[in-house]
Amino acid sequence: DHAFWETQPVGQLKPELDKSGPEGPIDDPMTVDEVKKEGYHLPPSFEWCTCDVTDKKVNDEVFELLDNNYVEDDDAMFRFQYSREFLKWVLQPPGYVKDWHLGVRVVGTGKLVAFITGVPAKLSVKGKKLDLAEINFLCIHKKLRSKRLAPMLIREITRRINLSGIWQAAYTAGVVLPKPIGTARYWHRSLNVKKLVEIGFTHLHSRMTMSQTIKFFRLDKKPATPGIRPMEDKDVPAVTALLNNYLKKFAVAPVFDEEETRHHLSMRDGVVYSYVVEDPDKPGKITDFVSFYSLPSTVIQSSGGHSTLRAAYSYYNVAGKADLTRLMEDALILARQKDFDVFNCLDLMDNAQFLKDLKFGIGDGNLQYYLYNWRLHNKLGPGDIGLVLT
Ligand code: MYA
Ligand code: JJ1
Repeated sequence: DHAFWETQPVGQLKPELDKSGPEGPIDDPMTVDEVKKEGYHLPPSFEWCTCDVTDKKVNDEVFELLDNNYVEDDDAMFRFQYSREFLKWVLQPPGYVKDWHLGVRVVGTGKLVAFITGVPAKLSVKGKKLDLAEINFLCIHKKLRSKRLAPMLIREITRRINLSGIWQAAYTAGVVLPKPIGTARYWHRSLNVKKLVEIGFTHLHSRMTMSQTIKFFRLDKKPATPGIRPMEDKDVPAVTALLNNYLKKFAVAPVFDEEETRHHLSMRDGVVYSYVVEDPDKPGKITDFVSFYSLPSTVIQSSGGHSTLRAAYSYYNVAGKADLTRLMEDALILARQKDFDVFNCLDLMDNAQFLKDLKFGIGDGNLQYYLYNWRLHNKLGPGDIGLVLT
């Protein structure tokens, strides 16, 4: 039963509730004039706030709420620890709207107890270009769970986004809600297998010792692709063209202009890492691109001196001249050089091509993809998804 989601313009899990119609918007069109101008009511002890993540104090409050209360794996062993710098990065893309960084505070004390964010993006969905919001960081303090606060956050952020004339959204979650447009699986490639075993992230294969396992996951010291180097600002036009040309083959994918490429895909130490391949025979010619972002997790039952898992997550990759498997092997090497413990990857885009060859193992987590107020008739396969949300 989904008392809230059954009231929303999304696909329904129960076939008898799922309204049929053409692919496209589910709700009748609306105008900004028809959108409620005041905020929804919260229980009297709570109030809405807009969170300015450039304000050091607010950034700390958001960091702390998420650090203690955000997403965990199924066995509550690891919890995402988005860094302060990461939050500033992902919440301020070109055209971001401050009002879409929504918090809930306790009246009197001012304590931040809930959060949800939207950022503007352009998505191509089966050839139609949609200006929509990407929703992320829905989080409610552990002490306030199961009180139906999440539907209030979702309704209020929807209202704030509608006030900008935006009627669609994209989001992902680990849980199944009405109704996934596609499902991806997480795969994991050990970089520091000794630590991963010590913290319970992975286990030794039976009949394999630790030293055999370390040898099995060993990587070359340096990337092998001739001309691979960190992305620079001068690469933005070439990377934008390479990326948009590659992403057009997927049913759902972002469309980046140069400003957005600069924002999402420039090197930022400790946050996002991007590399291009510059053709050694044709200086200035960019043929390939790889990127990953840093998202550590807190080790919840920290024992044996490891309090954080340093994880790199595959972001956008385009193989041109190089073969995708060789390019991703270089990404593993570069992540190892940056001292990441594990390289995580979803089985979407063309990733299924290299996961097994590069010794990734399947994880226990799924990632469900959703669209708000946009009907699709058929569920997408992971290979049709070209969108990675941070
Ligand atoms: S996904 C990450 C979500 N965050 C976490 O998992 C962190 C840890 N968990 C928590 O903080 C809480 O458990 C949350 C739920 C906040 C998740 N997405 O208040 P409740 C439904 C959407 O009593 P709580 C991400 O950030 C649930 O099915 N709905 O529950 C993307 C039930 O509805 P129904 C969810 O556990 C977020 C209702 O909430 C989720 O205290 C995209 C219960 O509310 C979930 N992950 O709080 C949001 N989990 O009865 C949607 C549970 O119908 C955006 N629920 O089953 C939609 C587009 C909006 C913009 C539109 C613009 C046009
Ligand atoms: O990280 C994840 N799983 C790990 C740790 C599992 C710990 C026990 N539950 C995992 N490790 C095993 C890997 C190993 C590979 C080689 C072979 C042997 C096994 O599987 C999982 C993903 O797999 N992560 C999560 O569950 C975190 C939540 C994911 C959903 C995120 C939703 C966020 C949406 C916000 O927009």
